[in-house]
Amino acid sequence: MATKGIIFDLDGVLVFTDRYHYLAWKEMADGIGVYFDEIINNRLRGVSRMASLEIILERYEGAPLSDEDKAKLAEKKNGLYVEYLKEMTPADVTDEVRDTLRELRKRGYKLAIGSSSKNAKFILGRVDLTSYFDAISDGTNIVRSKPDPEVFIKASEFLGLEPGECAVIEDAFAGIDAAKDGGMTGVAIGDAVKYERADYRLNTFSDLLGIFR
Ligand code: B16
Ligand code: MG
Repeated sequence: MATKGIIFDLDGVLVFTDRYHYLAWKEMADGIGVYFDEIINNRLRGVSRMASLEIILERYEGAPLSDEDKAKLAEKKNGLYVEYLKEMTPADVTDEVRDTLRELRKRGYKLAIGSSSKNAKFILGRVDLTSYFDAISDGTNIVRSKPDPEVFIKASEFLGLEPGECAVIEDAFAGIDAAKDGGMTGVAIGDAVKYERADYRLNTFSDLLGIFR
């Protein structure tokens, strides 16, 4: 089936908020005395907020935590994270990304966001990318996070396309799994290029123009 829509993951593909996630989780983890480092942080890529917290708590040895305690910890992390996000500006998106998105639109492709983040719309606004997309599917309209295909299936629906007519651009293994299990083309960038399930691999973002002509 010919590709008519392209769905972009946000963190790790269009913007790089890894460092902010790390700093916010680190402060939360320090607060409850649980060990946390950059290697554990890498496991949180593409994973929802609550699932990320569970990964961090694998090392937790303190008093048992109720669901309410966990919700508070996740809320604390998000508050810190959002403060960092406020530092983002349009300069956090490269010209290469903007030019490529513009050219893909010109070629007639429908573009969407497919992000696990509940902060996706806020980030897009901060970096002035909202107007490049026909649809946004994010952590606010799903119940199951990647590797479940839900976020991308919703994005294809928002675009009015069949999953098979869509390609997904992802930096996380879980995101490539979500794309493939949803019946879409999986295009890897960054970390995910090491993953054998990807259909295409990008060295740099503008390589998309050689794939989607
Ligand atoms: P939030 P993506 C994901 O975004 C991040 O990669 C992941 O690290 C984060 O935990 C998740 O969003 C949820 O984010 O706490 O802002 O709702 O890569 O799917 O764009
Ligand atoms: Mg990502």
